[in-house]
Amino acid sequence: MGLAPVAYVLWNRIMRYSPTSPRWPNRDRFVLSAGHASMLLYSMLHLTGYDLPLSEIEKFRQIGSKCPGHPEYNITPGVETTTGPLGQGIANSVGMAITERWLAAHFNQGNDKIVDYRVYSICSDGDMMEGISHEAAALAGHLKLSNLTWLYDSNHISLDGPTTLAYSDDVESRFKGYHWNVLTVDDANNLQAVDDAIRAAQSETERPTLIIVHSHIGYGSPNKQDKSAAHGEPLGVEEVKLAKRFYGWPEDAQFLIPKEAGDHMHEAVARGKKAEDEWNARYEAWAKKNPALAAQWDGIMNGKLPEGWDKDVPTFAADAKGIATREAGYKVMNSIAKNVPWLVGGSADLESSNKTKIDGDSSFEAGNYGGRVLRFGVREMGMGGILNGIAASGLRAFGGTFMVFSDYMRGAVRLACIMELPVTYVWTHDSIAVGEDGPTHEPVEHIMSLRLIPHMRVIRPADANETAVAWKLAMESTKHPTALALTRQAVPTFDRTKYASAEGVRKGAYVFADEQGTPDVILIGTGSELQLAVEAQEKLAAEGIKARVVSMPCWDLFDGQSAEYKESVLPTAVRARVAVEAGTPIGWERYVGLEGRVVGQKQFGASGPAKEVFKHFGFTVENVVAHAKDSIAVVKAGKK
Ligand SMILES: Cc1ncc(C[n+]2csc(CCOP(=O)(O)OP(=O)(O)O)c2C)c(N)n1
Repeated sequence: MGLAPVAYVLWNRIMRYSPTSPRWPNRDRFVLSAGHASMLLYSMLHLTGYDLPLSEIEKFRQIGSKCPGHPEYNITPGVETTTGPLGQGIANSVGMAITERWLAAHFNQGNDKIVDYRVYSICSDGDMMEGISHEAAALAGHLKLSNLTWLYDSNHISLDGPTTLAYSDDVESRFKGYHWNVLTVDDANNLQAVDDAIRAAQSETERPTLIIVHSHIGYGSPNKQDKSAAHGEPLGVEEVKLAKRFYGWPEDAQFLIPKEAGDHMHEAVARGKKAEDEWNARYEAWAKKNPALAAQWDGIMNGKLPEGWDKDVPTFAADAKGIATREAGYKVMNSIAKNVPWLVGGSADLESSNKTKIDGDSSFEAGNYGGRVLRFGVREMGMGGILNGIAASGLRAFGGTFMVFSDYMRGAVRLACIMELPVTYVWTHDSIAVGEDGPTHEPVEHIMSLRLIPHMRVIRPADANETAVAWKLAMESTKHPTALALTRQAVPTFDRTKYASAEGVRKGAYVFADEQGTPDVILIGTGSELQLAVEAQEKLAAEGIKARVVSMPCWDLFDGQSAEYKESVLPTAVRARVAVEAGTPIGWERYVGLEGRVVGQKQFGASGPAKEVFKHFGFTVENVVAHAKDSIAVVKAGKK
């Protein structure tokens, strides 16, 4: 209620969008970062003629409604991103603004411009309090994203009461410190003042703009206005009547849209069609002149990869010393980036560690918005939210940091999964083999906990060739975020004439090395620990014990295989099993069963040379062999 006038101005006077063509590429983007105010957005979408009938609004927050409690990407036409976890939406908006700048730099040719949209977000006190807003805003200011405008609903109320309970930031100074253009509207109901401020933001060419809008939560509700009660609970039947009386509205009418109001708002359809038609004509002329660019544009907008995108992906020769999978990842990523001009990405200040540099390309920065190397600074949370905004805008995006700091990104990662965005996370230093940096930098529970998130595809390749397939899968994905768990340390590049093809990664798990006949035990390895399983197999063979080695880089993919395939890899009859992974053992029972054993990492790691740390915690061939024998004995004895 408090922000309705701001929404009115934005949707009627400012934004370019086409309700009958919600995905028109050059539309302005709107992000309701304060997702709990979803009805504000649904109302606008309905009134302006999106395919969101009143019947959906009447089913607000009910299963199957296109109007869920918080706006959800892919469910409601016109919703650009899923919001609700405060702060995430505004971080997404920075990613959208980055994308617009990149697309403009890449596709606009002199005066032939096909990209010139703007990004608007409504955010709230809660958004401002969240740490991610600091990271995202600082980067937006640094990058001089003048195509970005945030309208900050400063109503001094949050859920628990007045914001003075815990919040006294001088927001104006804060944003000026980030090099933003900061404007103030004293009264949200002053349409002209709102209009003027947004137009001032549009003419700003150097800085993003924050418009601080002073408003009253529950405006018009005589007993709840300016109270947190207006935030956290429905007004109630009587108070709704009183509010309607305040607005001069029929008190008993429900879902009433007076004809003149409906008609007025519906003008957005014709306005949008006109804008879209004009753009289409511009696009056609541009595409004729620039066919190669037009093909790229088509790929981006339709989520397709260019012909031959993977033709330069290397095959790595067998090498006992091998290379770290982060290093292999760097080579593979670059071989793909060469052929996919819209693959963009970078790291949160760990480029040399994560090996995320796109060679021969420049940094995306003010004055060089065509660069593909994204520099997030030490801002993992912000990076997560920004990557979602980029992916939702069509570019293929990746971001890197140490695996242990995936925790910092997790809120955004979860949203990427809910939105089914094909973001790629390059999380290196994926185990206690980080070594000297010690337990603060050594992931233990991370890989397993990431596997828990629905839609997340965690791939932990064992060598350079598995890494190549993992990157290909990440690129081929249209619906899953992909987490690449990569090693800091070198791992052998296996001889694929002796062992199975790395293409097995596509199935999530595959028989890597086998013995004749039914195996006595199955050794399952992931990532850097596969080599322990391989060596253990040799030792066991010398003692007459037949072990099968299974490489299992991706649980999610394996779970999606047919029952026959799964049985062919992990035959039910073979109950003696050992899983080896330098991460928490919790969860591996799923594949090894109660008679199986896990060589895992139950506790935090330690600071020391990587090899010593590994040995110290039992990641040795001898220990794998001992666990294999134990499991065989347990199965034989019929006890668990
Ligand atoms: C990350 C996160 N933490 C907590 C919440 C729960 N929550 C929803 S709204 C809200 C209060 C927000 O107040 P404000 O942003 O000022 O919104 P307003 O009261 O103006 O609607 C909270 C804590 C949330 N949605 N996201």
